[in-house]
Amino acid sequence: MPIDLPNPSLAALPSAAGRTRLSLPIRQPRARSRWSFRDRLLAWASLLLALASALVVASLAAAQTLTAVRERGALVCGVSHGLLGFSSVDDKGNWSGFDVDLCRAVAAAIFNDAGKVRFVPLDAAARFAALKSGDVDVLSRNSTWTMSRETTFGLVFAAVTYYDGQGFLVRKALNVESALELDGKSFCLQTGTTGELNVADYFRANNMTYSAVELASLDEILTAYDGGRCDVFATDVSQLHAERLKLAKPEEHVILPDVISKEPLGPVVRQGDDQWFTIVKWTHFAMVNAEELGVSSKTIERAMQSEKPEVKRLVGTAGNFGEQAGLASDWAARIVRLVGNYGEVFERNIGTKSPLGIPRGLNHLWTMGGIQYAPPIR
Ligand SMILES: N[C@@H](CCC(=O)N[C@@H](CS)C(=O)NCC(=O)O)C(=O)O
Repeated sequence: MPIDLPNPSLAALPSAAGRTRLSLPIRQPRARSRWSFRDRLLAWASLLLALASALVVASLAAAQTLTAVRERGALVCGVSHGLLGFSSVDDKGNWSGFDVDLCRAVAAAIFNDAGKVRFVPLDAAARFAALKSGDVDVLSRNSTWTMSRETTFGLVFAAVTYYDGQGFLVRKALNVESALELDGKSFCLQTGTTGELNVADYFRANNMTYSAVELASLDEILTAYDGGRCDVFATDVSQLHAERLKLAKPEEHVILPDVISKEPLGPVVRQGDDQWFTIVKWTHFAMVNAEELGVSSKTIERAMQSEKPEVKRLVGTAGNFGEQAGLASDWAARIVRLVGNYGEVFERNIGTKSPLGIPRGLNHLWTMGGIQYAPPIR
């Protein structure tokens, strides 16, 4: 006997034989509407008007960051408290560094003035909430792009400005050459960073044990490590290069060759403002494209006269790419003129000739064996 399956769109009626039978709803003759044609026209018009205004409100809300930044006359940028090469402040209050330059580049694109940025130093554990609550317009603070940081906080990473990985700094006197020799050692870790999970994963995977000294600020970590409270300082390799220089005797410490995680670092914005997301993302891409095309702060004036189609689109002498993003046509030329292309920014702050001396490695352009690759401006 066939079994009748319930179907919510059909009415189930008991049949005369006592079996459940499915029947299509029968169309009843419609009662004459008491609404006149004019009433109905008016109702439709009001509905359409309400929908249109909802759309306008939604798009205004979505474009609010650029407007707020323009009205304020400055970008508010979340950075670290002071990480040599990435975000440092001098005694006159001037900020510099690789992460700082991303924000200066966004300001250059918007204001034609890389100085229109207010920097807000943020702890690792507080940074994402500060961005979410609107305390900063963009977070450029050696932050690793992970899925949960986007989904938990309603944020979105705009780009990868630096491909990094987690490493280990140890005293040479510890006499170890590989991370696999760190069984039973104590680790200094900063709370609220990816380092905590990386170390836990690595030790579990390799059946090793460790003890953690978890501290809230980098200064506390440095003092603890330098003072011998822990055997290992574990964080992104770029930060180990920076922090080693601050130790009492940097030459007595070594970064182990092991890199145990992927740490794609980049700027973060709030979800829901696509225009702002586009601006921050394309600021990075403009710098990478400029390097690829040989356009630098030294060659920018010549590039403004170039007849090469790709250069013209970058510097804004062809097309209206800047305007479409809510910026001026020469937005990218401003970035390169006032801040530099990606390679210039890298070398000046953290490259082999800087005190940090970090080789380009993965952060070379894709044309040079690295993975820095920007979609084209067209
Ligand atoms: N990339 C990692 C680590 C970021 C991080 O905060 N690292 C510490 C070093 S252990 C730091 O830069 N601290 C600077 C500060 O607290 O100002 C993450 O996003 O969690």
